[in-house]
Amino acid sequence: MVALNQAPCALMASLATPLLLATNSARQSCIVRKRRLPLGDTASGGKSAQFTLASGQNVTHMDAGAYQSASVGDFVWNDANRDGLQSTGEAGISGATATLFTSGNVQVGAPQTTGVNGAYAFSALTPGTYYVQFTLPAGYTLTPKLIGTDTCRDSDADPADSGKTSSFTLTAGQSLSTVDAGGYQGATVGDFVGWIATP
Ligand SMILES: [Ca+2]
Ligand SMILES: [Ca+2]
Repeated sequence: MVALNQAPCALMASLATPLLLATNSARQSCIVRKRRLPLGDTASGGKSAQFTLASGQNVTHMDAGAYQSASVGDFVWNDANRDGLQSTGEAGISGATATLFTSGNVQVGAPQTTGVNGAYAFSALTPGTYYVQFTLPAGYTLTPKLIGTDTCRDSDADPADSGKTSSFTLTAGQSLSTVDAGGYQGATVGDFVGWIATP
């Protein structure tokens, strides 16, 4: 608790009760000692630290800052014709994983596993710089990255860098939906070679 002075009342200020401060201040009279208070804490649900309000005190510095979160996602698909682009009729890959990292290589949340539609998404992100690492199910190989100029259709996963994308920066409120990974299944070629001659 942070005591401003010998006060007649104490209250917990929160984002939900801004009018409570004004009400208590208006109906009391006393001295004011200026002091900066610790403000809202996201870990405590937006509540400030508890403080004591003196009679007549007018507190005008109880502020709350906020930012819009960001999101990233899109598609892991079967690049059946191996052209590195999302072509008509190419379906999603289920069972692929997308893992989000900060630019400092710190994993963010749990990996996302794609369903039959191949979609994945990370939401409620703090604006900043990230990259995604894709892992395809057994039997799939990553298709070449960054083919052409259409970021909605190309693959961003680098086959030469363990399926990682390049870093990208998410701004407040941004929803980035062009971070994709294409994969294809290798064909099997082979047959019986050799025989045993019988006399
Ligand atoms: Ca394709
Ligand atoms: Ca893309």
